[in-house]
Amino acid sequence: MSTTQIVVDILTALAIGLVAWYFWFSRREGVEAAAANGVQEIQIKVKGGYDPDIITVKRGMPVRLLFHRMESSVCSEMVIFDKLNRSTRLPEGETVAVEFTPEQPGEIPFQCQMGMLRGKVVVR
Ligand SMILES: [Cu+2]
Repeated sequence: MSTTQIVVDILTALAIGLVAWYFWFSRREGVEAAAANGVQEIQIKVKGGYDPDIITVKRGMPVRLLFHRMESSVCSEMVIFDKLNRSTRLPEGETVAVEFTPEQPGEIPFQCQMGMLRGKVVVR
């Protein structure tokens, strides 16, 4: 094996590692809701799960989660926020806003009515 070949192999391994790290680890930290006009807003696609399923927000600023359900599966027709004591119907093809202002740092989980689909809002 030539030196060049070894260098190429190492670079290839590093590139694969970087891509794997990006998808498996960086995404687990969540997607930040973008703040505009005093509201932290993010679109969440509902189709076989929540995408993104981890949303990070800052405390003390209103949060608007825009759920867009793109399937007719009964499973995802409700989204439930136990900690907020709230459940919301998600009609297919519509965007439904869930709004609240987190005052404490921590996690606010949400799920479908059967608990199969799960996500959470991480408050910093
Ligand atoms: Cu379900």
